[in-house]
Amino acid sequence: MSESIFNAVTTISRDEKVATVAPEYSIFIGGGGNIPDGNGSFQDDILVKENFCIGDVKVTLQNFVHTWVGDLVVRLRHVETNTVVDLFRRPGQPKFSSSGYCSDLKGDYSFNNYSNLDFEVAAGEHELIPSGNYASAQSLSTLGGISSTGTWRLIINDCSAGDSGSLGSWKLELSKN
Ligand SMILES: [Ca+2]
Repeated sequence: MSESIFNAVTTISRDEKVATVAPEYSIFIGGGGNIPDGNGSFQDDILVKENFCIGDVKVTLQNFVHTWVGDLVVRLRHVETNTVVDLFRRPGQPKFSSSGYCSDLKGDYSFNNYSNLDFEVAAGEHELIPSGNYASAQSLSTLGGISSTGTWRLIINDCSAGDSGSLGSWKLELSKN
């Protein structure tokens, strides 16, 4: 599996391949900021100029801090194709309560196609949700096969006033198909 991805990238640059730790992924870093509490949204764009057919997508929310995970909807959107994937959506709401789970976030949270760890379950089991790799609520494989070029937008909505938080930065990793 990893071998075929590795081979696919060799046409780009042999030197670059040798020098890079994880050559099968192109890595992009987006900005952070405060998440508006109860209305509006935090949005940040990464503009990708490279053009290749996407294989795999990983998103990491870095230094992500919040005191009520059930307030939050986090989505990744590829603007040009209007493809939207929910990373998570108000964990625990409405099944657990109308406010969702009150668990805190403090750390780095990665979402990808291959983790079996359900973020919603982790949010229900931990007062402080551990940093780590999680499955996204909607599959990131929806983005497979589209062109990498364009605007990648992270959208965070805080749907209930009272508890708030912030994002340090975010990382987008795209592999070539
Ligand atoms: Ca809030």
